[in-house]
Amino acid sequence: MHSPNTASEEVCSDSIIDGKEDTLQNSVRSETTLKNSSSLHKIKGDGYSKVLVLYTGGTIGMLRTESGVYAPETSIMEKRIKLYPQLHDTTAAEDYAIEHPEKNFMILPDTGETARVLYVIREYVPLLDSSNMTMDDWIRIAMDIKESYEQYNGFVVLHGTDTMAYTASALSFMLENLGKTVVITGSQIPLYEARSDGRDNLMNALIVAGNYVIPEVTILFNNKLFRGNRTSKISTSNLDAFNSPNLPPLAKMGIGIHVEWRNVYRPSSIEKFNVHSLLNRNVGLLRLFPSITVEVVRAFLSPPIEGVVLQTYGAGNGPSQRRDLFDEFKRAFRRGVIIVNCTQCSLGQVDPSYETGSALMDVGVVPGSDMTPEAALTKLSYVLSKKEWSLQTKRTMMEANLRGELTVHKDAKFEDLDVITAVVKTLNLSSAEEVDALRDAISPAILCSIVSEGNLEKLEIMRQFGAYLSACDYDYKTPLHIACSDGNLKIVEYLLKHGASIHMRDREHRTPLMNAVVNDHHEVIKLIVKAGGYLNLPSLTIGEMLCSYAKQGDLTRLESLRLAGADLNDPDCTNRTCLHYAAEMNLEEVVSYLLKHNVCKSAQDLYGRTACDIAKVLEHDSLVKLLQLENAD
Ligand code: ASN
Repeated sequence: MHSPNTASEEVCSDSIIDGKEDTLQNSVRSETTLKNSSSLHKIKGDGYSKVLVLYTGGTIGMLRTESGVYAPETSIMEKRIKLYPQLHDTTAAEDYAIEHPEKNFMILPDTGETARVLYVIREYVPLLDSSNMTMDDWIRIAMDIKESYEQYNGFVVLHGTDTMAYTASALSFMLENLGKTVVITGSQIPLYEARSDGRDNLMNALIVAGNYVIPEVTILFNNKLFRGNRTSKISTSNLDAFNSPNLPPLAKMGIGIHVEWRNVYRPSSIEKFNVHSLLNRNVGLLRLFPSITVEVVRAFLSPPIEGVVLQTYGAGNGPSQRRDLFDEFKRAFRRGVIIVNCTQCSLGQVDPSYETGSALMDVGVVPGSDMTPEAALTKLSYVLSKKEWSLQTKRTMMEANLRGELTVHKDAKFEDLDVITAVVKTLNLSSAEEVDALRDAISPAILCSIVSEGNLEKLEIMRQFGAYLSACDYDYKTPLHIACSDGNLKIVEYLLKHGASIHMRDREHRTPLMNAVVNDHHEVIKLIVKAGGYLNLPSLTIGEMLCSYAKQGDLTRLESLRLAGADLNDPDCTNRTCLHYAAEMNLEEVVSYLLKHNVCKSAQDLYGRTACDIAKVLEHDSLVKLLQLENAD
């Protein structure tokens, strides 16, 4: 399958005139298996991607103090990184700085990916060992991502390993409808030491954040990319310090980068990216052990506690013969405390098939499936802080899959689809790898044809069989691109609700939103914008487009651009706005439309002329009247 390759649009500047797109700079596209020729990576021209690195602390940036212990060292990270050619290409940075003197980026060397990664490190004050981090630090990281969301293609958070899984889990819930890649990483050995794992971790994190649209909060460690809320720290000393026992890594870094796209979680509601910055701190983790006293449990469940992750034995079993404990659970339930049942085992899930497990459900304990303790705790904190949800909704949410943090049920296998089975038989395929390869090869084509047919029922069947709805065809077009070109509102809505990415770019660097714009599907444009889509082209490019369509009297296209977020006041390179051109061409309808949308009448072109001045010179009398009539800018 062609990977749902990266393509973040924000820093990409495309000019699209008369339906043609032309990448000016900064476009990003990559594919898991694509080996890129170095010509694609010339610093001058296409192919930049911008990543914001939030450096919060951790071993990665520590030095040994005089007393021989590790502590974070301020203000040296950037200087030191510049000394490692693996992390910073000095020549490329100098070249870039000549063309963009206003910005001071670090640049990764050419790593064989399509985009050259430009990055900025924002160092936190104070830098923290992650054992000292609190929920306030999670909120700070989330708010920083929010503030810079549109300026960067992806985000890297440098963090200590000790509480990294908590931060990753918390952020996964707080960053609602995330459409971009967030990678958290750190190291076991400081970056400045000879054997550090930090340099590889940082480089891989930058490559992933800058080249792949994996709209999740992830942890990158030791050449593996994990879903953050499925991950726990498992070793104090191994470089392989993290694991995600109930979900295979989302990507592995070997000779190439292999992304398991079908496992990538995608937001399933049509909402824009948003940060939920409230957290409830009255939560806790209670680990059962044989002979735990009722006093301990009672004290733990007492106010102000509002949510507890109960770490039980095996498949979610508790001591059902301990009436004293169960009475405490019941009392807490009646007081409105949410107790979530999670297993002490790292592998497997809570399953009420034992009497000892179902007894807990009987006293109101919510089954937590296969959530890690870190995910369950931070989810409780997030869910409990949702003022708009009733207590019952909060309980339901704890059981539901919000960000891929738990397994709800296994979908039927895509291989079970008749057509696949038939092809498998005909081709005499035997191994699982062969069947996978076949499915990957044909599913994008099947999906795209179903979408262009507009067949919602078939699409739903494909989804139920586990088809990956953001798979691209050989032009890197996703089903969403096709539905947007066709203007099929129902299919667009369906795809968005099932996690299709609005940030993907096709071979011509066009996003689904642009497809809707150049085909004038206004309702689709509105929906994509509602889901967080935006043009994000330089205002000059937008100005050129607007002026060109105004000159042609193409009101429909002007409206498409306006709905997509274009500012009708953006001028072209002669400083004329579309109002100047509409006045010049004597297009009364266009002028009225622009005035209705409050386009500035006093804007002057390079020669100091307003639209009204032009209309006067050309004796377009009725336009002069129109422009003077409402002359109240
Ligand atoms: N104590 C360190 C921290 O969590 C451990 C590390 O980063 N490897 O900040």
